[in-house]
Amino acid sequence: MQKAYIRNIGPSSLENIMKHRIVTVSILALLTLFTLPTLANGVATTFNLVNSARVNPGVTLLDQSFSPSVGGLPFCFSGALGSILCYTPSFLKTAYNFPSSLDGTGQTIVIVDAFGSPTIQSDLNTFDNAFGLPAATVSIRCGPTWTGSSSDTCPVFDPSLPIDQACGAVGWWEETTLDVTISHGLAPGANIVLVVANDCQDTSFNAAESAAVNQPSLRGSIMSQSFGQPDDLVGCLNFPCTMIDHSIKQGADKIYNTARRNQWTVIASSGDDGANEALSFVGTTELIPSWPSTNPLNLAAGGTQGNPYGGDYGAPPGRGGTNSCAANTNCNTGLVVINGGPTGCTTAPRPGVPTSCIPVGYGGEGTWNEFDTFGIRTASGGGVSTLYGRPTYQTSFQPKWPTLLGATVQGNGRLTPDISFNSAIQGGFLAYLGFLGRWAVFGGTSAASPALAGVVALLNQAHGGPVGFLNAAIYQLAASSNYSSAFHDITVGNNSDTAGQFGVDGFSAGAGYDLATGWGSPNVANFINAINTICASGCPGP
Ligand SMILES: [Ca+2]
Repeated sequence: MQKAYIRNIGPSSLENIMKHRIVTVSILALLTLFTLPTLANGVATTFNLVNSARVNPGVTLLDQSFSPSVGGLPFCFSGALGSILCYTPSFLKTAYNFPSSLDGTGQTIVIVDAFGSPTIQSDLNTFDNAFGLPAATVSIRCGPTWTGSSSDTCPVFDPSLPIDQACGAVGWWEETTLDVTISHGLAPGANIVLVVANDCQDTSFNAAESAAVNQPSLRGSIMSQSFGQPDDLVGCLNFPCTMIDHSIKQGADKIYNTARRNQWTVIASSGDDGANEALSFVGTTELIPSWPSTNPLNLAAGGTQGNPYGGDYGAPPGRGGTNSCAANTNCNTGLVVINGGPTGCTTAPRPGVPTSCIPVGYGGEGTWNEFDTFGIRTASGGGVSTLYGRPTYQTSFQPKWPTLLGATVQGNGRLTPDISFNSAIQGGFLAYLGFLGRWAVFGGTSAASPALAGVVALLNQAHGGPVGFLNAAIYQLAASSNYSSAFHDITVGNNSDTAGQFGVDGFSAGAGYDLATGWGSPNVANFINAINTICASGCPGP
């Protein structure tokens, strides 16, 4: 709901802030279990941070000497965490069965983020060079028109500005790199348009997204939104919420309707606070999902992690800080099964040991919940909306949902997430942060949304044009006999933001649809074939 207190880390160097991000955020968030944070009044007099969106990609920085071209991927070394599993696009593509015949050519992915990143184009270039991917030019669009007009002006990259501090601008820089890089990595033929909101306020997002969805040249695009806020606090002008600005929700709803009419597929992260999106925002523990993923026109992207967690390697720091996979041996890293090839691979100080490890298949997945390893804000968002009613494509579901701690949530609201993708930090996505001069491993449903945007780009390419609104087709597919081939049904884990501790509740994964992972993660080739059949003469509407 407001982010000033989360980002109030002090005048450390950027690097120190990044290095200690996960630990610091966890401690601050834990405090909110017992003490409500004080709203930053001095800031709120200028900026409306109650109506603001937030990102918090789980980031762990790798040592400065790390180079992905000379070491034993998927084993990365972080000074803070020791050995950590890290995936490049080829590992994710193998695990999720991406068809090699598709790369998203002809499609456009629109990434929406506040602030953008000072090094996004060079970050992407570094990434592409490292992994042999085709180069791409990020089309950066800023206000006031977001058309690429010479009169448009992008935000200045200055973390000392009050709005940057209030919004945690550096977190948005990181988020921007993650979003652009992973969507391009999984759909390297697609065009990437980065739509930059001036800051994290909801009014700023509405302005940027409204401009985007109304542009004829962007018709049929795929939008990724890796941000959110508590569904029960949208439009609130204070906390506790006694004054509501209804124009926030109305403006956003209008945008998503326009997008649907213009054949967009709109995706939003389901949140990183499990079933408790309000917990780290305002310290309350009601079971509340994340908006705008709760808008029924948005595809809500939940999170998974490898199952067993970390595979043969467990939680970081690996075995004594080192992981390895022997030559010509299959090793389970959780999500991805790898083979050591002729020389094997091992974690080593970089520049290090040459690797021959290659991805060979799918391991397994459970609900993304890394509370025990990384603290709060590391569990798949999901639950029952109090803001939107149950959409037609979800009307077959029951009104009552049992919780992890034995309670029942009853309501006729929109359910999230819809589908999921890997969001683990242990087994995260490897990308380059030029403004820090370091490689980093990213997790969070922040990764799931742009990754699924890449999947939809491949789907649209196979379809011969944009499928547009996709949710109803997904639910029709899931109800068919193709469900088990098109999806990995997640049946393990829960999305309590504290893994069930401290009385914080959540939802467990189970057979079929659940409020932790939706229908599960896609087997991409099978998913695309099945959706294409359903949408042969147009996808079913909302
Ligand atoms: Ca399931």
